[in-house]
Amino acid sequence: MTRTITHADVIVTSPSRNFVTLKLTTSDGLVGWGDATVNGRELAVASYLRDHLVPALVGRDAEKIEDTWQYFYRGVYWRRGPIGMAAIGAVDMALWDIKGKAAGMPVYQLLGGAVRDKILAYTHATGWTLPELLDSVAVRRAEGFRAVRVQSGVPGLDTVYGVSRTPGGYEPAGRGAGPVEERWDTSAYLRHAPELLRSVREAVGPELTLLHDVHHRLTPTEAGRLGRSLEDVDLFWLEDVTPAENQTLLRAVRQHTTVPLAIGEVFNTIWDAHELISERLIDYIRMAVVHAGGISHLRKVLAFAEVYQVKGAPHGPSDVSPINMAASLHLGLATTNIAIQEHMGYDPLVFEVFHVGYQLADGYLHPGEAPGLGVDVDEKAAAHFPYRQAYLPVARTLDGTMKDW
Ligand code: CS2
Ligand code: MG
Repeated sequence: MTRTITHADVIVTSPSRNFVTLKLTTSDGLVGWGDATVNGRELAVASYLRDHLVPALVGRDAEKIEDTWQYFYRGVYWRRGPIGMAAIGAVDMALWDIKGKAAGMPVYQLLGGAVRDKILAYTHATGWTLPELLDSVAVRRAEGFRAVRVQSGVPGLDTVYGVSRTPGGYEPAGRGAGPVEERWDTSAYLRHAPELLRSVREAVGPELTLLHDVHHRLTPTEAGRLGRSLEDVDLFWLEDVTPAENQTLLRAVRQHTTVPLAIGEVFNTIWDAHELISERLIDYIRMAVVHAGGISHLRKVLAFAEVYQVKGAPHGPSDVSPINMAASLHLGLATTNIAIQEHMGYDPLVFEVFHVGYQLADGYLHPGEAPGLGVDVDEKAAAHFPYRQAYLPVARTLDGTMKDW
């Protein structure tokens, strides 16, 4: 019997923030879910799916995951890019979900089975000042987390990436008609960050795993200097030190520091990272399942990285949906060179729409044993939260020049 795709529906919902979801239904009544969310550009992916992929999906053989991936990647001519790859990523996730449900197995079993019992998670701590940041770290530790990303305010700046001015989690996307403008001062950051991170390490002791995200703000020279000044802090990694479109620039950073480097949350194919990996200019590759064209492509990126002892550490912010998180956990459980999974967490409203089977306990994640990806979407609940316009901020330096956010 051929299992064909009979319906492909795109759902845009906003339970506290926007998510784009693809629903595929097969001729024998199976349903597969995929995440297609690109923060701040949600409707572009929704249109790419609805207007361009859905017409070609209906009637296709639902069993042919790899062929469908190749069909949409090679068949588009204008290939790569975040919007197209997220759309392919959603199709790919939904087809793996269907294959798992048809087999009665969780997707990690189809990927070769578990190579570990559970996946180490890291979460975020945020504080405008050192005492606030340490309080936030203490809360995260009390929740069971063993690895925490620490971000703090910078004296002289009113807004800083990763830092919340209100209690609770940090959410960069602002709802409204246009992006918020933030100010950035690299000198102020470089004066403050080393001392701040050293103080955190002294306060928390040697065992807690600490990470820090620079969010694409530095030149290679500045990044080398920062890395060198942080070597005694024992960071698990320093993330996104440069914008990294120019992969070869990371060579300069490597010449100056042995601090572990992580990069890649905005990459979408192996072609964004092949030199970084094959020259071992990074230690961790951060692509998310959705933005890297799905499980099928990220699996290949990770296999390539394994050859060079580069590890995977998938992006897991609040702006990719729980469907992506589940896919990431299935891949993570079955892939030897996955080191850690980001788990920023979600607003409780998100779980009114997305019912998840994955578990977080004692600082570790597990995808669960339900067939497929193990996430269900409540379409009625989703309809209660219509799309709302939202943007990520933009950044300018103190003289008003546009800067990478
Ligand atoms: C961040 C993200 O999780 C991270 O490491 O860099 O929060 C990033 O800012 C957002 O995903 C942007 O949409
Ligand atoms: Mg990041």
